[in-house]
Amino acid sequence: MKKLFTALCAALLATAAFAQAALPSVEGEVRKVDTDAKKITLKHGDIPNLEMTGMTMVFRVSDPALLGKVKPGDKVQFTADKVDGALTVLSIVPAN
Ligand SMILES: [Cu+2]
Repeated sequence: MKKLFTALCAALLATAAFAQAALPSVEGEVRKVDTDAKKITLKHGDIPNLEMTGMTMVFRVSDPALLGKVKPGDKVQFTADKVDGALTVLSIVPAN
């Protein structure tokens, strides 16, 4: 019985980790970077996990270091989710 419970826990943990990693990568273009406010303005494509279609809007960033990697005009790939009620960019990389 204990073995089964352990296996179930491992399966649940794996599912949670997968859910974290499974945020869809979204296409965008940087409009504005505000390092002091930890914000970025992105023109973005569809964001399925947030049920959003394309628009230009401001996001918070989870880590201000992310903003050092991009500049206005860059095409990017990013992931975003709702964190503490705020739409937040969790990862962002320049697209080629
Ligand atoms: Cu949007």
